[in-house]
Amino acid sequence: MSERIANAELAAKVMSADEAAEFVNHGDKVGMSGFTGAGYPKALPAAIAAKAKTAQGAGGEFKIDVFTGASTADAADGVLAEANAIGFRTPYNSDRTLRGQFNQGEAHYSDIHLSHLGQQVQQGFFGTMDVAIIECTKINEDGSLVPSSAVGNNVEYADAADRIILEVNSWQSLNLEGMHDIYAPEQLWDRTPIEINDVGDRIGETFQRIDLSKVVAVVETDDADRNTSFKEPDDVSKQIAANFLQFLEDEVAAGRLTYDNYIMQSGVGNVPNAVMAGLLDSKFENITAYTEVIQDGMLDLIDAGKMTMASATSFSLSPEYAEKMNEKADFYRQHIILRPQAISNHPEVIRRVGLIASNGLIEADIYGNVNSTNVSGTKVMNGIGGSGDFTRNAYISSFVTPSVAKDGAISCIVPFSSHIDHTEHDAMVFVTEYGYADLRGLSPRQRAEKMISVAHPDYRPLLREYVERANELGGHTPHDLATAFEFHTRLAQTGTMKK
Ligand code: 0RQ
Repeated sequence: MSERIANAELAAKVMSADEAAEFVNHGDKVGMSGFTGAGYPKALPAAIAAKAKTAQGAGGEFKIDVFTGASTADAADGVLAEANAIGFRTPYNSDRTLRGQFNQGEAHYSDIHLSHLGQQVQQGFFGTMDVAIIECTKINEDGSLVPSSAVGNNVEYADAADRIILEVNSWQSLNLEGMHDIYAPEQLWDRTPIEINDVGDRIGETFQRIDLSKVVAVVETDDADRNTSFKEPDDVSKQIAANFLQFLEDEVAAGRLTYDNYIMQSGVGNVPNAVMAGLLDSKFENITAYTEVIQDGMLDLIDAGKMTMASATSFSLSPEYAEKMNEKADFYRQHIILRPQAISNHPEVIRRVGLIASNGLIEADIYGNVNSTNVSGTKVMNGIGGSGDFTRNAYISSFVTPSVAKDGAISCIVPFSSHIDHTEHDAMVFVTEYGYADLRGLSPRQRAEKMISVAHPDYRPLLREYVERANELGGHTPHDLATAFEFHTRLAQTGTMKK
């Protein structure tokens, strides 16, 4: 028996990915591990895609419904989308082919808060879950699993599914054992409080228990996670990061934050990494994170002794940092806890710990309504991810964004958001390369002034023109409904929001 598969019953179920794919049928609802390019199954998706192509080639149909933690990778969403094998997908996707299929109406996508999905699956909102395909680092002697680089919805999927297929990935460091905190809230309606009072509290087990009788196949893999590298932050990202850090400094000056109680939640990308680079040289100490993904910048902060604890559900690391994690997992597990996404993103805990949320956006309007998901109100980008879980429940919610997109043809601050994920009631602070707009305590008319002050100078006159027109019409939240989407209609007609 291999070191990685220590349970005899499950060791007897080792087979090839192609053989395991025989347990996945057309029309199945398949819950997969995987979150932001980490911990997704590496072998089964390609085998299922091959099966789909064979079936479709013979004139048959083959599509499955795919449920994950969040985005996966070419080897998972990518191969399945390429084979036209996904009928329905939730909750977050960054694969371009699949995104195209959603926007063409060729595949269905349901954009659900990351903390909600597990419970919704368990409660049967989607019908019966047929198969769970879960990557793990190791199978223990008693059949329990040492999770890999993402926990996601693995507990709920394994619990809800009729059949379980395990992928044991020997690329994942055995030293990840001990980093996880697997805890499942009681089922409705017998819930009790989730006893996480501090970011570093552990309330569960370091392994995932599963019903061994449901396991139909075990597949061995040895493949790296997706691990996309971040670009070097450009000048705009660095300026946004500097403005965000200024906002933190101003919070300290105002007595609403101290240098040793900054609890961060951070979306992924260049701006958040630039913020973390800035924090390395800042006065902030004992930083903690209650967030959903561990990024390169957090490992730097941990290495420097600036960050003491980070709670998340997965890694989203560059190849070099993933290598570092694999080498030093025994050190990092003293500073990192990976939890199910229902817990890493749980509103109750987020509200209790009092974190400062910081996420990206597609556009925001002059009153502070945020579109995180649909370009020009219609074409989905990735999905809401955890931004709703955190924005609604944060101590302070913030959004970081360049003032313009597509070389200035698009203003990220518009008169009226063409789709709204986060309302003016939840979004508090907006940071661009031109400064930050603190909307707390302001009326809609006051907010508009602040938002225009951080818009790109090219768009400020157009936004002012709109506000004046709207104000003349009156109202508490003034709008000229006939022209509220003129930025978007002009973009569609002329290729730019500029006049
Ligand atoms: O397009 O990819 O073609 O270059 O959107 O934009 O500026 O690189 O910023 O990577 O942070 O993404 C909202 C998509 C921003 C992301 C979004 C185009 C732009 C570019 C990316 P290209 P940037 P980011 C925790 C929180 C929702 C989930 C979330 C996101 C591409 O932050 O998915 O917050 N958020 N999760 O050109 C047209 C606009 C645009 C636009 C930007 N107004 N119109 N295109 N773009 N603004 C993390 C997780 O949940 C995992």
